[in-house]
Amino acid sequence: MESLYERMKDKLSKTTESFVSSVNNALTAKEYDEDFFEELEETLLLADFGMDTTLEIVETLRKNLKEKSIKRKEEVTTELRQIISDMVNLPIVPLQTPAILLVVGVNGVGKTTSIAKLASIYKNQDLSVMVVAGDTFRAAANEQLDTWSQRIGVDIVKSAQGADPSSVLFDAIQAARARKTDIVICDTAGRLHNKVNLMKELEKMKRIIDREGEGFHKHHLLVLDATTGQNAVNQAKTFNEAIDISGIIITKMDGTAKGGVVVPILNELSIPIEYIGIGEGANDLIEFEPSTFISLLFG
Ligand SMILES: Nc1nc2c(ncn2[C@@H]2O[C@H](COP(=O)(O)OP(=O)(O)OP(=O)(O)O)[C@@H](O)[C@H]2O)c(=O)[nH]1
Ligand SMILES: [Mg+2]
Repeated sequence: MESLYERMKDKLSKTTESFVSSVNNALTAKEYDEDFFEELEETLLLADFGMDTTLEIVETLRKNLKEKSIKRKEEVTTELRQIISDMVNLPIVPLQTPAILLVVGVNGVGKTTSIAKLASIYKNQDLSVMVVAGDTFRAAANEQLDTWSQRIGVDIVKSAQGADPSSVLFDAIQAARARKTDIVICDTAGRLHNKVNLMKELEKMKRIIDREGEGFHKHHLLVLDATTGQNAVNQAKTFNEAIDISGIIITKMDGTAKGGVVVPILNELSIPIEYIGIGEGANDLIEFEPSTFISLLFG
């Protein structure tokens, strides 16, 4: 069977191949002068590192090359690799049970699909899982989660469309306590009548978990779509202000060249990326490993 590394290499190839070749191009400069730094800056921007993170990388590299009198390509590459590596190297705290995961994100990013994938991962670890249909806004949302829960074989708590998601969540927490469920994963709406409403609703759901979820480890997972590039960074900032995000899932890393966006997300938010989505199937969610990502970027 294909190793996990090979699978990642294959799925992330659009991101990594363009990065590897363009960074290599920049690094084959005759001299590491202003022209080189300019080309590197362009390369990093094109790789979706974002303006702030790009400038930070270029400035740090400029300083390090000068201080250490570095002139050889191999050494410059090592420095660059180390700077980016330091940015993405956030430790992940292992999940302890029982836990409640509140999964949030704007519409269409892949929340419901990621919940199904997470449920499948935990079920395979012999943990009992309950999914909660907390997206009561969209008519088909219940059904979508229901179909997944049957396919994977996990519990579901749901309610009628238009119901208060916080009351569904309340019921789910009581049920999880009674059934001694290990992991409760709550879906949420990605769109309400407007953004302020959505944030208010998520804040309310967080309060219910804080109030009713005594004894449960509490996590707020944000789902971001890699294909949206810098928008994902902005979404992360907005959601983090509202409900204190503890971990991030980046979806749709397959088939996009914008996977470099994980670097500004980690660097500018300091929130760990726990998983990445690499397809639409139940097995297409894998743990994000900073060191593997760096190896793929630098070939
Ligand atoms: N290629 C690919 N597609 C994905 C991935 N994750 C989710 N999708 C697809 O993205 C689409 C939206 O996924 P959903 O899980 O319904 O997204 P959502 O955030 O729950 O959307 P709303 O409930 O409308 O807010 C679906 O077609 C998924 O199959 C991924 O990692 N890779
Ligand atoms: Mg959904």
